[in-house]
Amino acid sequence: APIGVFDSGVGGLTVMREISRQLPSENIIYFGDTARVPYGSKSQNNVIRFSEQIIRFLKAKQVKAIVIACNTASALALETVQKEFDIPIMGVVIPGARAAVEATQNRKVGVVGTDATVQSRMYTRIIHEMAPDITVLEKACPLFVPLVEEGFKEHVVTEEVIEYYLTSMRNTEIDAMILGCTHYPLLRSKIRAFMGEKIQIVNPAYETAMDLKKLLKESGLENDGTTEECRHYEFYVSDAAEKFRKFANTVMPFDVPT
Ligand code: DGN
Repeated sequence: APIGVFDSGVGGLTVMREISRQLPSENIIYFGDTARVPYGSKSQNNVIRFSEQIIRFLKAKQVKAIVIACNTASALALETVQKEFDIPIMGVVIPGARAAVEATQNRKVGVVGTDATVQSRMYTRIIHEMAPDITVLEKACPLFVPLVEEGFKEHVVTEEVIEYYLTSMRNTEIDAMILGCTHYPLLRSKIRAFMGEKIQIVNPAYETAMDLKKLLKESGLENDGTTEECRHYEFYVSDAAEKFRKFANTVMPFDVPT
């Protein structure tokens, strides 16, 4: 059976890319809620409702486990949907938080994400459950998402926005920084250039794929390639399939069909 991965739109492809790298035998069904993106400015009730609908859709496709690739939905909806559905569901916040806890020497961690993610303070909560002594600085960077989606990754405007958002964080003692939004890993080299070499940048997508691998192994759900076909990927979106396909082909290392 396939793994279900969903996101508010295209951003979750950075998570799917990581899963396809680390679990090359698995089949994946991806759902991008392009009709209702962004989740980052929506209320918690709506993010929960959207997540429930997508999980029902993925369950109807017989997935064996679900990854919420969206940081906003992971922060706002994971706990609720885990109680509601009888299928393993994981998000990106806990794996990302754990990696930062392991990375920081100074015990000071920065988190960047959407407005909703930052307002939820979920990263801070999870980090404090693991290590109460760590100071967490969270900063919303809402303009990063449209900049990435409009193809401004290499544009000087993006450098100015990075400077605008991250100057206050650069002037602190943080030595680990979580890219707490699906799009931000696509700005990684620019963020790295601005923040300097001494900061460890945590991409929750990478940690999430590792956790998923562990989860599948422990529950005996992994695809060993003997009974099922491998690397079969399906993509579903709620709107603008052509725009999705174009963007997807700039992110994924293989051709994305519509
Ligand atoms: N996928 C969202 C996230 O990771 O928070 C970003 C896009 C959005 O809905 N704003």
